[in-house]
Amino acid sequence: MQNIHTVFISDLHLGTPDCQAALLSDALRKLAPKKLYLVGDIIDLAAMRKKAVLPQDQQLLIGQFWQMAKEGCEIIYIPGNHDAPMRKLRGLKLGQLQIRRKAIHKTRDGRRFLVSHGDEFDGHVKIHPMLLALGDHGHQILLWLNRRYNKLRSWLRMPYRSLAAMIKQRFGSAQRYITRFQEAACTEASRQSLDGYIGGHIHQAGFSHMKGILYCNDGDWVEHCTTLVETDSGALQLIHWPSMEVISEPVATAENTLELDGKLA
Ligand SMILES: [Mn+2]
Repeated sequence: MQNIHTVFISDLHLGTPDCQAALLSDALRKLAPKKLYLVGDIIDLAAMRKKAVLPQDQQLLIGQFWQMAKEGCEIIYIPGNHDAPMRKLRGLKLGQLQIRRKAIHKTRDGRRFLVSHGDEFDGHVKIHPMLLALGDHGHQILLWLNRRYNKLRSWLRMPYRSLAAMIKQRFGSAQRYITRFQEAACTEASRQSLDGYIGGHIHQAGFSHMKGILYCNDGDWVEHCTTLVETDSGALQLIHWPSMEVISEPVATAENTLELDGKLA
């Protein structure tokens, strides 16, 4: 692995049983970045209002962040919608840690990226991000739910209705949802005359080009366990940590360049 300068992670959801803290600890130890962006939904304060857990691997991860900061790693924390109350602390600096609402990141090769969590684009999209996170094995659960749902319907003398199909129909719009999110993010980066956008929120890591703007999503640490990294030469890569699969940033071509209106160029 090349030397890593910057690491971008988001959607950790600390404080819930879903956070894959042990895997992330391993990633941060091995990547050893000089700069770390925490791109929102780091602590799930929203979920913690109902039920809060902080298992040992999550406690160790929080300790690791402090240790990294103490050893000179610059940490920029940009709260998301699940840790929105932390936004009130924007401007706060504690040693190497600072809390920001958003940031402009300059890569080692001189490109400038808008960094934000991404929930500010919710008005442009309509599907709930958690639907995207359900994934393949959600199917079995869906079928189980479908059985219960229809048992209730028949008891109420209502006709059979496939809950699974209803939800899958919404999954069909998943790609449209991602595209609309990308459009909104790239439009904002373009408006600010930047080279690209870096965010999280939709639990879907990926790169794309849109009208000369590079869109990067660092994914999540709830089930996908992906991180966006910048190497010492300024190149951006996505790493899927469980498989160590690395995707390099794409070069803009006619095939991969989406127009801002959502059509392929
Ligand atoms: Mn979010």
